[in-house]
Amino acid sequence: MGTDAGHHDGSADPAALLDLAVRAASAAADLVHRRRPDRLDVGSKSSATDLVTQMDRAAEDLVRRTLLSERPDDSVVGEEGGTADAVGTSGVTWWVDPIDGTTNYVYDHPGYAVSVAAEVDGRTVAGAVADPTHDRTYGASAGSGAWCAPGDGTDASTRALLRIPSPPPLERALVATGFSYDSLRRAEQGRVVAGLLPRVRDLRRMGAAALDLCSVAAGRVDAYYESGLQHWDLAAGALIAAEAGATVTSPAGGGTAGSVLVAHPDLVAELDALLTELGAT
Ligand code: LIP
Repeated sequence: MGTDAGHHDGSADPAALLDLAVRAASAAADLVHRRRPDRLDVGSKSSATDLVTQMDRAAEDLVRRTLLSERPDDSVVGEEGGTADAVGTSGVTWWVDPIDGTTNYVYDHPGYAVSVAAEVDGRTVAGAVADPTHDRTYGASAGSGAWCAPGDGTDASTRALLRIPSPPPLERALVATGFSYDSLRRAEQGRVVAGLLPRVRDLRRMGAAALDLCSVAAGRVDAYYESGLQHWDLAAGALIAAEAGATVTSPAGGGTAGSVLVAHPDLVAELDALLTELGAT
């Protein structure tokens, strides 16, 4: 299916892209969860705590093959891709985090996901997050809502629509966050958390941005904020949260790349002001 360079593939229908994202994400989630090897080859990347395993690479290869077998003219950007990233001509770019929450995966701790998002003209139009340890899949396409389904999410009849609930007052909000792999950034983030903890109900640090975002969408936390993330961490989960009715912005009002603040529209400004007061960037 060829297109002229820079012209968009007419088949970039968000519903079709979502269907493909769900199949790719759930196949990779099944691989890493059910075929977890007895021995993981664990390496590190940006710091000694930024881990990567052979299963991250295997999962990304599977997602890449699944996507490009059906849409060979698309671009694919993956966390582990490096030079393998495919540069396409269709105008559709896929953003892939093959295991979001790799530290949890290495420790066999529940809370890791495969995140696959499709972007057209810089706008995420479809996204899927497969959560194998909880045996559920989240999905959304732009303008058509967000859902959560048991298992691999391929049976549309099992997809439950997600709408975030009305929020509690900030002092009774359950807030998720996460931390950098850089120790100096972690020290700063720890100072913000120390100021935030007495001002809200409680905090949750689940270790996977994609699942934090889906937790907002599903009403399992009232808000989520973090900085220093990559686009592949955020793309699918941010669409799912937005389609569930959350406001998706950046802390401190900035448009800082990789920084995110997600909450109900009636809670986000107050939390943003508190994070700004505490020095979050
Ligand atoms: C993780 C993020 C998480 C963050 C972790 C890590 P990874 O991504 O999803 O929100 O707090 O430090 O960056 O590295 O597991 O793909």
